[in-house]
Amino acid sequence: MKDERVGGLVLKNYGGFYYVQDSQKVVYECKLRGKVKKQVLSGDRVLITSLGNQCGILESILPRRNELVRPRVANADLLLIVMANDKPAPSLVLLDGLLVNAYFNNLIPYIIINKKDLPEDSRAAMIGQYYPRSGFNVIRTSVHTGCGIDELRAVIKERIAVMAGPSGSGKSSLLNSLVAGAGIRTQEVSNKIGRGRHTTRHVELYPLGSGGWIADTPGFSVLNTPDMESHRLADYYPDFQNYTCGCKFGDCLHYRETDCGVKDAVTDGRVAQFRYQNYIAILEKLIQNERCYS
Ligand SMILES: Nc1nc2c(ncn2[C@@H]2O[C@H](COP(=O)(O)OP(=O)(O)O)[C@@H](O)[C@H]2O)c(=O)[nH]1
Ligand SMILES: [Mg+2]
Ligand SMILES: [Zn+2]
Repeated sequence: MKDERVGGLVLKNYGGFYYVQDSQKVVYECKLRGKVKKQVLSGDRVLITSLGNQCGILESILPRRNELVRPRVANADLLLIVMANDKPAPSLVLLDGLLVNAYFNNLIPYIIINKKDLPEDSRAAMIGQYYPRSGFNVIRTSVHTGCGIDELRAVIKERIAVMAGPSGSGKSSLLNSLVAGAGIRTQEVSNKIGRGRHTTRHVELYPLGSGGWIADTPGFSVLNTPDMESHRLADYYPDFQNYTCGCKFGDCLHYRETDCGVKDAVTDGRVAQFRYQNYIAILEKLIQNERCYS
């Protein structure tokens, strides 16, 4: 039989094999060619040699567009930031931190407000009021009623999505409703079984029937500020960028400066007060770190 080169996407690494899906959605069980020294990640685009029978050899990794640490995934396109209408109430600090993380890692963020079937907490209302009109993507979903799930499917189409957000907001439930047969444990179930099992499992990308992939392991649920210079932080606030033309200083931090277009926008409500406060909290942390290490 003649060998055949195939391009594909790594879905998971399990038991010494890499599972690689080609463009026809055929999944090959692959061994790694010895000369590949780099660690292969879920999400890697690779070339394999097909040996027939859906077996292959993983020959090489194509260049990555990005590489996340949590979850350990390559080439992610979307960060789905899952907050609940209530139970638990959304954290605006976490939301804004995750948005910074998304832009920093070259991911397109989508704010998912799940549990639409529940009455909304005041913070969920604040999210609904500010972010959609400020140019952010917001989708409201309910796993219980199925509302918004098709819209979310359409967004993921042909792209790799990872999820983040507080525990209990419904990440596992959303994954189960997007991927037929995924069977991810939700909180209700896992509380009975107990915590701590499967914690060292590799990240698996689940293909959606409608196209695209979603990672089964959530990313950061607590905040870690990306390592960046303080004057870069505002670059990751697209809503601030509309107003920086009103800043007197080209290198304005929108902090203690006078004549700041961003602060003016906060004063008259074009930028939400809470969002600016969250920005300042991250900025001060970055400035403090620069003082410690300079
Ligand atoms: N009312 C309501 N409950 C939901 C919804 N989605 C998930 N839940 C419940 O919220 C709890 C936590 O969900 P889970 O998916 O484990 O959250 P995770 O920690 O983010 O993975 C479970 O009891 C789910 O049944 C929803 O849309 N509406
Ligand atoms: Mg979960
Ligand atoms: Zn400014």
